[in-house]
Amino acid sequence: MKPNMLLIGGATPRMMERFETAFTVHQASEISDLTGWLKDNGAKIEAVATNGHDGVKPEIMSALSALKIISCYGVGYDAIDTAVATERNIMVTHTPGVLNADVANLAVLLMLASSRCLIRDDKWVRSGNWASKGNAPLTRSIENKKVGILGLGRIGGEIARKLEVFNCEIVYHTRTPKPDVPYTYYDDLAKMAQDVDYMIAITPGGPSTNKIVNRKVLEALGPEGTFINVARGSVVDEAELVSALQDGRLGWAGLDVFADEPNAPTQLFELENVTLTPHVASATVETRQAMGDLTVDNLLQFFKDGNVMTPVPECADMNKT
Ligand code: NAP
Ligand code: 8YV
Repeated sequence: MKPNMLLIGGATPRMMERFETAFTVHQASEISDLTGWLKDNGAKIEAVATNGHDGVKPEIMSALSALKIISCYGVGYDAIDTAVATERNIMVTHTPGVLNADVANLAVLLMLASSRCLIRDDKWVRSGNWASKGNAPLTRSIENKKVGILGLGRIGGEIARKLEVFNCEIVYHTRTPKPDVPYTYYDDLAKMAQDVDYMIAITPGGPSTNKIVNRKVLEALGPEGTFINVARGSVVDEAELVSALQDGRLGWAGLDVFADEPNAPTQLFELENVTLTPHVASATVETRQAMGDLTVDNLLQFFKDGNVMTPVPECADMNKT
């Protein structure tokens, strides 16, 4: 008998094919009355596959009394309550590492798109402004600029390395200084924001980073500063971000993530100093395939011998061998 798995959110055809070799798969998106279904069937579900956005809502988690493992298709797992999971001896896995390059690439892309006014200049050509008004106004270079990275982990480190070819000076803020990096550490985020031209957020979400980029930090970055967010929408005070961009207290922003996805604040749609992407930093065919493979591999391995490849840090000591 195959174990029963609940799939929350989407999966690629390749993931589905592999899931179905090992599990009886129940797709939450195809169940019309999920609450009722969980009452009747929750106790037979042993595995959940989900993603960083949907996570596992508390009411779903509590209905799954036989749950053994949650496999997250994404590195960020702030939408999964790991305190409850570890308390119940439920393994939680995620997909670190395999998405570093593409997420870092999107951060650099947003930085370049903001500094070179990519969207404005694309419109300049399409609208006929080039012919009617002449050359587009000058933009700004990222060469030799000072860049502050908020969160110098796997992805933050990759962003720093990629920015070296642009001769950027890299500084960073984390809770603990990193001993092996050649970049200047700031223990005060607002101080770092004051000193840099660009600030890139790439921390986890969750309570410890909630609105860590507040009004004080945004104003320290200032009218000549650019804020790039590829972390989580919760990391910035979004209302303050919108108002600082509207009245020029902050110069520019490049945003991949938002507090209430898939909704972004509509006030941003009118602003020329903002570049927006719909949470796509890891969304290339190649990276999503690697993330999907790891998501499935963790589940298959767990049901084979109780071990997983990439547990979240809170579950690191839960492997059987
Ligand atoms: P990681 O290796 O765990 O790095 C996280 C970094 O953030 C560490 O340097 C950590 O240093 C720092 N940090 C954690 N809490 C902090 C706090 N309260 N204040 C300041 N710094 C803090 O994680 P990763 O693999 O690089 O991924 C980072 C995050 O990127 C994910 O959790 C996810 O939210 C986001 N992400 C977004 C996308 C996207 O599609 N936009 C894709 C992938 C990942 P300390 O522990 O020393 O503070
Ligand atoms: C995914 C992400 O888009 O890995 C993460 O933390 O934010 C993205 O790679 C997200 O997990 C939804 O699948």
